[in-house]
Amino acid sequence: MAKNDNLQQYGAEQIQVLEGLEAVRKRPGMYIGSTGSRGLHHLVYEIVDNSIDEALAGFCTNIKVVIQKDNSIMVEDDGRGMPVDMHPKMKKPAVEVIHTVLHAGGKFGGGGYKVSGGLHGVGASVVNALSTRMEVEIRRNGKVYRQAYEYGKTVTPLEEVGNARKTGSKSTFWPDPEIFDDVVYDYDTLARRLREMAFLNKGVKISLKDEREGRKKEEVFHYEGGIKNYVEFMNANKDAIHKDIVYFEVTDKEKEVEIALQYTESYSETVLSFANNINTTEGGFHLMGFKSAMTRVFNNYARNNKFLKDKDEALTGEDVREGLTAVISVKLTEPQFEGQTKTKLGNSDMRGFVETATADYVLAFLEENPSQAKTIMERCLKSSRARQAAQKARKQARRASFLDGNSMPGKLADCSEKDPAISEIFLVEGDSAGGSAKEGRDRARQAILPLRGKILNVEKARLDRILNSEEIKNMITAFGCGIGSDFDIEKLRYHKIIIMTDADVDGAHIRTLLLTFFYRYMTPLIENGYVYAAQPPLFRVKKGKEIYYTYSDREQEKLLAELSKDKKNKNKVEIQRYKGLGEMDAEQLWDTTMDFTKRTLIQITVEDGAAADDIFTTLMGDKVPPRKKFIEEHAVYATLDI
Ligand code: 28F
Repeated sequence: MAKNDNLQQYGAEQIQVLEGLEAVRKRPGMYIGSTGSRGLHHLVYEIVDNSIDEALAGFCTNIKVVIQKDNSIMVEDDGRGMPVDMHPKMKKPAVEVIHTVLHAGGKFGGGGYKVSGGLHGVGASVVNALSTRMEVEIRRNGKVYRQAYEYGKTVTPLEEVGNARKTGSKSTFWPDPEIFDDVVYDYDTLARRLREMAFLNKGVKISLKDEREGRKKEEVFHYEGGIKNYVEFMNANKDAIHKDIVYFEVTDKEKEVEIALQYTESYSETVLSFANNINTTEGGFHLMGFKSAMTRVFNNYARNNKFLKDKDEALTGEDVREGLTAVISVKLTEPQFEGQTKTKLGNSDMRGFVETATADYVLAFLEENPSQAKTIMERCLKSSRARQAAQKARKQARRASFLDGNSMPGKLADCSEKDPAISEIFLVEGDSAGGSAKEGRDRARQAILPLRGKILNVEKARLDRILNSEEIKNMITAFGCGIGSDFDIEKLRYHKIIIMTDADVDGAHIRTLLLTFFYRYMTPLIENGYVYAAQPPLFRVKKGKEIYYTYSDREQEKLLAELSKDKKNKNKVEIQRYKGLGEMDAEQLWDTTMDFTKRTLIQITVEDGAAADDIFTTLMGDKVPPRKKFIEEHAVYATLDI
């Protein structure tokens, strides 16, 4: 080929590489979802996914993740080592192509398939582009090779730096503080996802080590039982109602399904579904197949074994799934991810595949374990009867509110604004604070619903009892969007639901009870970010005419230090520590906690469904030891952001 063509060709590839990296740095959210904490942690999952692929291909058993002192991340596996041979087209070593060409890497061609995690295996090149520096070290062909990149661009050629007996790949990267709001890694966030990866890939050993000052911590996640151990882990704080965890896996040449399930005393269902290790939070065909098989098999079994007598009584999907903990994990070569957050599996053939496998194995389990089957059937019947009782209670509640004309609860001081997008409702602890809030509020946009003392702990109560609680009924009516299967987010009357409780233990308990209720029966409220916690001041500081409010001990210390240096104002400093909202008059409450222009609201988000589920069960469920352990471990930084 004529020289200039080579020049031409070389230029084109080089441009492709630069354009790729520029695209990633310009719109990182397109590639890793966000540049917040989730995006930062996503970088780690992308690199670990490549090691997981090597494990699924059968060549790697140990994956090591280290948060290093300077908040860089090191990931190392004992796989075959990334290839270093020259890439025919790109005229570069394969490892350099993997790290500098967008969407390269992964397993194109050849056997095995990429069970891409995170945002579907955009791979090491994106991590590289979003890092100020990245270094790879490969052990392969009895040698050790190294290469380094900065902002995604190669800065050293691939060098052979020594001999190696073992094989494997090691990547270290420094996330770019220009891209990410905050580059400090959270150990628990990484631990949760790495533990989940170990559950989803049985036998793989994943270790996580924190080497930062004062945070020395290390854990190893290794589960020979895979998702069966995941169900055990999720049920650790619940009471199982039958001995065995139902477990099965079915594989054919280009897809596989693995399911584990067990029923507990809890009233909620926790069914997690994954496709190629990705948490399909929006569900999809695999989950549909599982659900329809369970409902069908349970109704057939209940009828054939006389648990269901009259022919028109049938178990609904909800009845069958009450108290169910289940993990569905499918792996397939060409996954189609759909939905708003690309976490819905769109491969329609997975519905039949999962449905058949589930029906066969669950029916076999029921027939081979009649006493466990009986316990489960009785559980479903009880839930069916309670559902019917709840339906009746709901109808009465609807009729009652309808009959008494003004369908809003008497205790609600509603706002005049009708557009939910700019309307907000304060759930206020105690009548006295409720009174001040009603007086001080912005009547156009702010509604007030005082809550008297504790609300019912929904974690321990069934739906029919929940619907008889006055406080709960008032909230359901005020919000206007129903609960559970009736829930319709379109009918929500306020797009800000603000929990305003005292800044003490009781206030925290009421807030947790409310969050448990919202998470269990109005999940979309939290998923859509409509739930907030108000932040009342802890202190009021007066120095002469000057009045200040502070919202944390640290802020208070800082203010007092500044005031002590202020020589102009000779007055004495008067400090008032607020014990509760009731100590503030209407004007102060407005000024410090409700005024749109001054207040601080904490938005409640559920980063991780399974973790939130576990936290609510631990905190609100029956078992005391786990709650005690959780509080001891987390008391220091109990946060709202679950
Ligand atoms: C610390 C992160 O990235 N480990 C990896 C391998 C192994 C192979 C491989 C990776 C490009 C297109 C094949 C080796 N020998 N850890 C990692 N380990 N990538 S990434 O190949 C990628 C090539 O397909 C590998 C034989 N086959 C594959």
